[in-house]
Amino acid sequence: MSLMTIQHYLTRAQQQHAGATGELTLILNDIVTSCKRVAQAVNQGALLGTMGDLGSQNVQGEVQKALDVIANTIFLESNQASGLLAGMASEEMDDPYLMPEGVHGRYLLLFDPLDGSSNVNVNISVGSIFSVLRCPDGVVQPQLADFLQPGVQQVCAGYALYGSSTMLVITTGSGVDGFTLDHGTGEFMLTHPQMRIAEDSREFAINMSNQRHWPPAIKRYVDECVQGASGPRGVDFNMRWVASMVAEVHRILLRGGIFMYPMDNKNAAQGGRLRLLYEANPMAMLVEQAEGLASTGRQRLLELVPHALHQRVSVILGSRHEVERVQDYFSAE
Ligand code: AFP
Repeated sequence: MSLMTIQHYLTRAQQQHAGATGELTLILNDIVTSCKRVAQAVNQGALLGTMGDLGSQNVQGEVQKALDVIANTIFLESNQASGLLAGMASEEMDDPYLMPEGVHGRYLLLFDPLDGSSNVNVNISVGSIFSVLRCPDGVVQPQLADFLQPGVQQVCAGYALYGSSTMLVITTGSGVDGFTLDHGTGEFMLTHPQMRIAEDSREFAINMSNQRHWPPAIKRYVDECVQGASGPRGVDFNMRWVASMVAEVHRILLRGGIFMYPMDNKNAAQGGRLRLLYEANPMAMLVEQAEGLASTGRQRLLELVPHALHQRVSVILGSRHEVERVQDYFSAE
């Protein structure tokens, strides 16, 4: 089976964009390197003695795992190499990271270096999520406001999934393509070209322990799924909850489904659970590029104008017809 390497894929993608300078290709190659290095750290597991908590908290007020900080450092180090970034922002850092003196790139990189890290101690899949924005024209030293762009402004989005195999899934606006890491050669190989989300699904993903906190629309949708064939949907549904968004989105890209983390009575003070700029927006770009939908329940996620770097948001994404149904239930509230 002759497969294309991600380097070959990125070069061909660049050739198909008239006027492309090759800068984004170099940036993406550094992101690929970051994910390979994080994969190595994660796959070593307990052998590295990095399974524990650091005792510190990140800006989210969440306990940091040693691997959270290791993954963040890897992303910072590996993504300076191209000299083509103007700045970076991470779930693990309070403020944006500005590039060393003299480095004046045209792009901004935002990332969650290790999403699902509460799973890492129990060997459940975790991932890295990344989003690339253009630095506003004429801005040399980007300020916080320069990162606060709606998701429709993303030029690239993707994730690495450190699971039974290590995969990288990416979009630059022309569909979604998936790559599997060949540990023998160290190359990501194109194994899942042009991934598509099925319009319909019989599988939903939500943390059921929050049921008493949900808005009525979510309660109605999940209740109808749980009623199964004898209920209004007329068919049985399956449920999954990995507590690792990357794993959930990957499953939905491969076999359809709907993922819901709504703003509810428990997380309303924070505006939701998941972060907009480096979790929801990159996943929303991937889902829409794979012909799914990504919504807050009341509006298209990618059109939200951010007001804060670590802003949280309600997330409903996946199979088109299921997300549309949830949106209809929110409209009927
Ligand atoms: P962690 O990175 O703190 O493990 O959070 C993972 C996550 O942001 C997302 O990947 C999951 O879908 C969601 O949180 C799980 O949240 P619950 O732990 O409340 O189910």
